Amino acid sequence: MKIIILGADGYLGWPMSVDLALDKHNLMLVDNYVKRSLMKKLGRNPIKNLPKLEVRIKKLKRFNKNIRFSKTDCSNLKEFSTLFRKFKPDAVIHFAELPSAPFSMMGSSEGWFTLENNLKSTFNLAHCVRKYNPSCHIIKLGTMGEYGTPNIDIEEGWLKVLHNKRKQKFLYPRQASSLYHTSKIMDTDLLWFYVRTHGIKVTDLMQGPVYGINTNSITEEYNLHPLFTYDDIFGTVLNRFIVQAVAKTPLSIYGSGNQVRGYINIKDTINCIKLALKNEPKQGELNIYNQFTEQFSVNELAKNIISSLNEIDIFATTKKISNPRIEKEKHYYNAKNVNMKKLGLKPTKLSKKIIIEMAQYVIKNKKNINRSIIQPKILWR
Ligand code: USQ
Repeated sequence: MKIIILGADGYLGWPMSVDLALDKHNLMLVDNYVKRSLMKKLGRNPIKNLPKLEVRIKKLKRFNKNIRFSKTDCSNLKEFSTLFRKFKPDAVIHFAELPSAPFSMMGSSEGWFTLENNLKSTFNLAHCVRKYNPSCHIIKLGTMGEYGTPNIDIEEGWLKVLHNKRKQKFLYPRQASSLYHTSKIMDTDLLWFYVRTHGIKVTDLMQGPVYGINTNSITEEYNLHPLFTYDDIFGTVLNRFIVQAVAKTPLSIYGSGNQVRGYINIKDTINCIKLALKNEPKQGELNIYNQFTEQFSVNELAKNIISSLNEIDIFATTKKISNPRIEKEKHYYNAKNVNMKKLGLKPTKLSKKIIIEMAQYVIKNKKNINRSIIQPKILWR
């Protein structure tokens, strides 16, 4: 297939590109390096600095010659439509969004930048698909955080409502707890509008926090690791906890630590997207999947990491700190995740082996850990 990967430099975009390259697809990798430049500006270095895509692609070309890179800003309609019309993709995988809840809550300009960047890129994509090739399949990364933590079971995307004896299926109610997560709600609304009004076909993947490093057999061998962050702004909780354990800093539990989320291994993220590629919706349909494999509270995660790392003589501790975010700390959480399994996903469970492998990668790059960017500094209030 001819596939465009938007946001190919990111934590998920790069391993996705590697995997699809190995599957011999014809690929156009796109990024404008906005996340890199923000990280640099904010002094948040990843665990290992990675060369830019222009350089990394050279390694991939030994497996697949049909890979190109374009430094395009997807939030710029003119730039994006030129690329889209020229490449004529069968599918576009859309990771090109600012992914950080804390960044979006830093101040008004960061909040607006997140909303503007994310909505414009989604709008430009939907607009180009409608105008130039309605049969192109959009695969969009959404987030479980769109649903928030409601006091009822979380369905996969839709809720059937019976009201005054009449029935209708609606998008499941959404109530996010950051401007970043709110931008994803708006994305879903935009895409749903384009699907029902213009008949395009979209898959929206509601993903939980991702963890992990290796996605396939060549990641390690050819040094093709993703951009791994552990800082207070761009790092996600499980990856952060592994780095904190290796750095001998207590694991930073926000508030009571009873917040539950649905987590997913990066390997499964890639597999889910490949399943979505193979199982495209019909024209005029929006498929929504809840993309996580296991639910844990922050406390459970910390406990699991501590006991697993004891095996390699890392003796981590925890520290409960006043929650920098405004989020429910004690809540009901029961989210469904059956649809990906129906397509054939075999979930990777968080195991001792995986936690130790992650720690070993972090240990190799231990000299790069900057302890001053670990503690949260951005407050929601
Ligand atoms: N948390 C801690 N300690 C930390 C960091 C986080 O206790 O050091 C807690 C948070 O308070 C929260 C939970 O862990 O309750 C998850 O936080 P996170 O930073 O791992 O995840 P979040 O900010 O929600 O966002 C991340 C990604 C985002 C993705 C989302 C999926 O950055 O791009 O959309 O995970 S979800 O959380 O399901 O919305």
